[in-house]
Parts: sequence; C-alpha cells; structure tokens
Amino acid sequence: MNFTAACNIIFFYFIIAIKIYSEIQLSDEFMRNEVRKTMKEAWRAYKKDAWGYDFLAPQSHAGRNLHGLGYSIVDSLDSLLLMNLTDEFNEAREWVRTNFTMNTTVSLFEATIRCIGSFLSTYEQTGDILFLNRAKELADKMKPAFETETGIPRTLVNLNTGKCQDHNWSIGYSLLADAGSIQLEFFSLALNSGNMEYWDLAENALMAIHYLSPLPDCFIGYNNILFSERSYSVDAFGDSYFEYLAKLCLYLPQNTSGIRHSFRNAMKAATKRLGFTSRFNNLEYFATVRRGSVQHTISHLSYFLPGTLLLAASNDEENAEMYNELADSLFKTSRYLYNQITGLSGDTAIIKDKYPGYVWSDNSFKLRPEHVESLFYLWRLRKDRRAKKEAWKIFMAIRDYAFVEGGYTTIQDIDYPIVIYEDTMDSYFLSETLKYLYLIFSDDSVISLDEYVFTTQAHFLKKRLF
Ligand code: DMJ
Repeated sequence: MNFTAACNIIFFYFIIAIKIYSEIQLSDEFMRNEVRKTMKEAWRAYKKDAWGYDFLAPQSHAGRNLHGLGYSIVDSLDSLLLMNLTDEFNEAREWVRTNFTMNTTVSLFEATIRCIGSFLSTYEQTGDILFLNRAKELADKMKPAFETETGIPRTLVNLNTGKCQDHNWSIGYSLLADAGSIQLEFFSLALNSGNMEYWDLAENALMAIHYLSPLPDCFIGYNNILFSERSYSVDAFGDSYFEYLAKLCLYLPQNTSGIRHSFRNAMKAATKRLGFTSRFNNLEYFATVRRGSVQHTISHLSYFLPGTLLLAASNDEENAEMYNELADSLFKTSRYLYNQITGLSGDTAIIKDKYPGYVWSDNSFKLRPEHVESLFYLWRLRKDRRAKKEAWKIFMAIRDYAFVEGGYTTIQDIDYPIVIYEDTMDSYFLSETLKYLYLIFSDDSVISLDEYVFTTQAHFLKKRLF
C-alpha cells in the first residue's frame, strides 16, 4: 500500500470516528443533572457574594440592585423546587420569611413577573401560605399604580408611599408589555386568594388595550388611551403582551374566544405591517416601528415568538397552519443568528442586504432565555429531536464561555473567541434559562403542558379548567 492510500484510509476512519462521536447520545438524565449542577453553582456564587441583592455581579464579586427586592432569591424559588435543591430552597424560603422588605420604587411589571409569579407558583407547589401572603402584600402595595383614567397601570410605583412615576423616556405613557403582561399573575392571585379585586385590575388594563387597534401602540397614554407614539413592535416593549394573549387562552380555556381572536388579529396585523424578508438569505423577521419610522432590527427578546406560536397552534386548529408556518420561519432566523463562533446569539441585530445579512448593534450575550424557551416548546409539542441537540449545544456554550470564577456572566462579544465579560448575572438566568434547559431534558410529565402555563418569567401556574 502506498503512502497516499494509507493516508486516505486513516482519514476515512478518522471521519467515521468523528461522526460516531458526534452522534453519541448523552442520556437525558446526564444532561438534566449537568443543568442542575450549574443551577447549584450559580446559586452558591450568588449566595457568597450577593445575598439579598437583586443580581450577582460575578466579575467584581458583588451584589447589584435594580429594585431591591432580592430578585435572584425570589425568582429562583420554583427552579430550586423543580430541581430538588432542597437546602437551597429552604435558604430562599427563610430569606423570604425574614428579609423580604418592600420600601423602594419598583417597576410594576418587573416586580409582578419576578416576584408575584414566583410566589404563586411556589405556593401552588407547596401549599405554604407564606408565599401567597407575600404575593398579596406586594400586589397591595402596587395597587396605586392602577389609579389612572384608563385603568392602564403606571410603570413605576413606590412601595412605601404609593407614589407613581414614569420612566423619564416615556412621560405620560405606560408600555404595552408592562400593562399587557401582568394578567396571568393577577388572575392567579385572585383565584388563589379569593379576592377578585386583583382580577378586575388586570382585566381592566387588558380591556383598555383591546380598545386600541389589533396591533396596539407600544406606548399607551395611561390617562388618554388615544395618546399615541406610533411605535409598534412584537420585540422589546411589546413582546410579552402577545405572549400573554396566547397563554391566557390556555390558562382559562373557558370564554376566551375574544382573546384568541385578539392574538390571531395581532399576528395578522404584525405580519402585514412589520413582517419582512431579508434580501440576503431570505430570513423572515418582524421589524420595529419607532415614532412612525421602520427599524430593521431583531433583538434576542423576540426569540420567544416561535415557541409562543407553537403553543398557540396547539390550541387553535383553525389557525394552526398559519402559526406553525410563521414559527418555522422565525426559528430559521433565530437559529441563523445563534450560529456564531461561540454558538450564542448577540442581543440586537440590524438586518443588511449583504453577507452575512446583518450587523450587530449589540453583540453581547446576556444569558437570556428566549431561544431555549422556544426550543422547549419545539421539543414538547413537536418532538423535534433537533431541539434537544441545540439546547445542549447552547448549554455547553454557556458553560464554556459565560462561566467565570464568580459565577455566570454576560459575554460582551459573541463573535470574539477570546471572551470579554460584562458584570451581570440577571435573575432570569436562574428563573428561566436554566429552568427551560432542565425541562427540555426532563420527561413531558414534569410540569406537563396539559396542566401548566408558564408566565413570561417561566413561573408555572396551574391551568384553571373550570
Ligand atoms: C425576562 O425577564 C422576561 O421574559 C421578560 O418578559 C422579557 N425578557 C426577560 C429576559 O430576557
């Protein structure tokens, strides 16, 4: 045998070995356990350097506050329960019992999705009245936010004084995503506590939004509903409003045909007004309109939409085909944007005509959950094995690139293999990203989609099948 033939044979077997290696199936149990270990590791890091703060700053081994409600502790409660991290759950419960204080100015939306959602999910799982009481106390302190002409709540509220404020960049307005995605939490609070006042507050806000067009403005005048900014988006500032339309129909299957229509009409209007296909690579995406002018951007926040569309399709035979097709197109886009050197996506891309079809306006990976959330639905609802493979790849990339000695952190540039870090581990990493990853590798009966609906912060609430 000559030298070239020998080399060819070695090369041939080398390729076969690589193929076999890449096809080796890791067991679900193994992958689930790896996610659990990461949760434990991230929790420990937070506990060591940032206990009681909203977030861990892993690079500087310190804590950071957004609203001073101990978001990482509260947001983690049901992830810790789910992953059977009992000691850690008990530490969290003790903190909630003795140290959860409410005396700062908070965003109604953030405090609702991170705290009230988590308290209620944990209450439903454990029956521990402490969590229901905390949810009520916090909601009661935020009630002044709903005292507006329209019922659309203000964005910021002081928990001590009840004084409300606007963000300084949206005076006179509330945000669509803020006013339109507190309903699961407030409805659940009403049903769990028996106090329907919480229900009415959230329903009034939703009714007021429905008074607007099928694709409501992202900035809504809270004292004059017709006050308009001409800003439309299913991405930042709009995103979870659309998510909640689809999810409310699952949470309350009775008498929700109106909400189902709103979701269908919103998707149709969004496709007509915001839907584009990129010239390079034919990627479909939803643009954003700001003050009347179109911005061809896609942010990581919008990657939730394929998953939400799959969920809507599973619950609406008539429109399933349209939702499934749209989900597939949007998946193609988010997968393309995830296909970077690190295997992770940047935070915001601007669509361009030439190769590679986009430039990043923000190329950091902020540990966000939206893509793995959509992969979770892809696995549960379609049994598409690619979802598991991709989820594992993303998890490994997070471990390889986002881990620092002090915890897990934001990567500043996903195109650059020598990683530079930003200094934040947000609580959604514990509450959402790791939870969805864990569930992708769990049996379908674990937090079954037949029984539960996930809030926008991935807290699971029991469906109300009455
Ligand atoms: C989460 O806090 C929620 O999912 C919210 O609705 C928007 N996205 C962040 C995480 O990226």
